[in-house]
Amino acid sequence: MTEDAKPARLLAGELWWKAGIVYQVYPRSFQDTNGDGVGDLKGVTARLDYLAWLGVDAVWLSPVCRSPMADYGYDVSDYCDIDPLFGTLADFDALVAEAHRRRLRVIMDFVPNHTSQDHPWFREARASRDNPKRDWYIWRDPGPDGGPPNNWISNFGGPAWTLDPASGQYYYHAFLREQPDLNWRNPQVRAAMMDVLRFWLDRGVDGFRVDVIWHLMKDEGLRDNPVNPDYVAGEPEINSLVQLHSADQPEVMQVIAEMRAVLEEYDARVLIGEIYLPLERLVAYYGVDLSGAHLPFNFQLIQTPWHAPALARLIEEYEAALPEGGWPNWVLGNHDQPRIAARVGDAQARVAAVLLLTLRGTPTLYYGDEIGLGRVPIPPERVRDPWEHNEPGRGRDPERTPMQWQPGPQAGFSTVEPWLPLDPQAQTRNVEVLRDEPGSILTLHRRLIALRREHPALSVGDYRPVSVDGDVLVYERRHADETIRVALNFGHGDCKVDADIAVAQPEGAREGWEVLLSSAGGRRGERPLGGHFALAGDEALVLIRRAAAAQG
Ligand code: TEU
Ligand code: CA
Repeated sequence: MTEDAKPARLLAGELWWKAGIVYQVYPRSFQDTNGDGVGDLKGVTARLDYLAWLGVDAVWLSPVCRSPMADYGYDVSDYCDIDPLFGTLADFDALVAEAHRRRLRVIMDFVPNHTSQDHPWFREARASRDNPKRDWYIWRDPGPDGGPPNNWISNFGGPAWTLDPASGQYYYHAFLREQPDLNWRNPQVRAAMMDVLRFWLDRGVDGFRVDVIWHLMKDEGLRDNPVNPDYVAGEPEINSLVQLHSADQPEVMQVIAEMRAVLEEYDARVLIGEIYLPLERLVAYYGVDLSGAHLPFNFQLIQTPWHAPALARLIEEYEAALPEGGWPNWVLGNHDQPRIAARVGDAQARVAAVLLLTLRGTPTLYYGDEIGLGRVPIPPERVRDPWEHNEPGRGRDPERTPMQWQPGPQAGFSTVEPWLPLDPQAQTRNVEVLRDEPGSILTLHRRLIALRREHPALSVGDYRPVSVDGDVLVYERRHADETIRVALNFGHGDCKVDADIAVAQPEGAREGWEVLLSSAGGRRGERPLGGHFALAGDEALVLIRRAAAAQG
């Protein structure tokens, strides 16, 4: 199919992030081009043809700015430069140009809640109590007992305050001590960060995924967080307190609206917010009159038990909670979460792909999920994620391993041992092998993406629940005169779906459903008519309503 024939072009303009599919690249793990075992920007550029072939619309790059890499780029020491490990600003410009040539958008990761402790701002702030940059961060005198100023806990475990012996004050860090939180109540911080956004917008980026956007504002009085009565030992330590005062403060909406206003100075850019909050709080991040994030990331699929009734309820609640005009979105995985195949198994990972790519709302696809990467074993001596050192078992390395491109040394990712190990099955689980297998999970993803492009009902159509029967979920997507139904079997056993799946039709009519896609492959073109409809275990079907064909 030529570029021009792609129907998604009809939905261009500011709708690109609604009709489109976002693909997350973790640049350290996509493609290494200089033989240091770490992926780089030239590597992403070299693989853009793959992304175009796959059919996605935008690529979101996890952080590539200058960083000492205490948290692998989520600790920025220069917001306006590329880390040498990844390349140069010129490499970045080339990536954007090459992406745009292929009609792929580029979304940057923006990490505004905290900087690296090596950022010049923090170095200045730390220099003395009366340094002009002191107030750019959150400093407090010790509590009455000489300990931290309040009881807040780091998201990676341990206290969220670190004493600076030179000045005798503590600074706050929601994550590592190497990641001091900025003080977003300071107007200079805000202005400096808005300029960072403009710096990248001027270079042509199409939007931002804003890291921990719900954390930016903290309670002005820094009051203690209440103890969480539901805390179960073994959960991450951060869950032992309710994050009542350390995040999700009403003042954050004003900050987000400011960011959004900067994006509005440009054409058709997207603001995505990373937000781990319950649904009713999440939707507040669309902002008053949709002045907030275009897409507050919806991680609910990751957090919901993998059964039809629970998922049906979730979709319904999410659809109901959306503000008028708010555009939905769905995420199945990212660099912080166990991979979907690790969580639900290889068979259900295929059903998950159908779900993600047929729900109403922008899907974000995590690199490697399209080749079915699961939990890659990380031997103790190869652990990289600092969280694993703080709280063993919490580490995120298993979902950050290199992309697997072809059989042979390092699966085509690098010429040397990669920074994290490859999946033991890399010789067979790779793009080159799977792209030619009609039944592969990669082929399934590509077909689903193509279907979503071809059928506006799937990309921008309405959503209507149809039925939940045992572990089978059926819903409908509709746009103009196009109606598509999706039936997903979250169970492992064969089953029959009620005739509800067939259209109620007058005697003799030729109307019915046609199978567009089965996650198991093979059933395309089948036309179940009335009666019961068979669905194999772990199978999902996409069906389209066909009007009566001409008699004859
Ligand atoms: O993650 C924020 C965040 O809250 C996660 O660490 C979350 O606590 C965890 O995955 C459990 O769900 C963002 C980035 O995505 C992550 O990689 C960074 O480490 C973190 O912020 C700090 O910047
Ligand atoms: Ca490299």
